[in-house]
Amino acid sequence: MTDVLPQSDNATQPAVGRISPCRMVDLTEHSDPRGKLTVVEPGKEVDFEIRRAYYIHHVPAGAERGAHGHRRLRQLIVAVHGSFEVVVDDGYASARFVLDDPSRGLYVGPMVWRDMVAFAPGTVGLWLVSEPYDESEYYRDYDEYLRDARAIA
Ligand code: T46
Repeated sequence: MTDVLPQSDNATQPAVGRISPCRMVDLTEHSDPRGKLTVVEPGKEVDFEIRRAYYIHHVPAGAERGAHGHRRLRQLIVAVHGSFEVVVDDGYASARFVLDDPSRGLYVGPMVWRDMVAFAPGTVGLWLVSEPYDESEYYRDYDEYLRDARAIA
């Protein structure tokens, strides 16, 4: 098991993700009397081309998702509504990020193991990712992930 670093916030973001550290990203928000509009644009809020989007919703109470890593994929995760937590692990340390603000996203790069937990009822999570869906690009076995992650760091 890896060392667990404190929960992240704006002031102290632990550098988990040895190739490309995980971090919270402030998104561009346009607010006026009609409400708020939040933008994610490649080259601005994210440094990768967005090739796919998916969202997770109707998560049953207590359900957890994730338990995998990606070899190449980069992603930005946004709690569009509600909240959940993302636990990231690079084979040496882990950190827990609370996503509860649609104007901020969590960037997660390649070779990071992640778990999504503590979904509040009614939560909708949005994933903007750099690659088409390819199951062979996933790590689903933690020991295999750990072996490879530690070989490159
Ligand atoms: C991630 C978390 C949050 C597709 O056919 N196309 C897709 O683009 C995706 C993402 C999934 N699927 C299929 C594959 C499975 O039959 O949808 C089913 C559920 O996917 P999965 O078991 O991968 O679900 P999670 O929650 O483990 O992971 C997914 C994403 O795969 C992953 O990248 O970050 O959601």
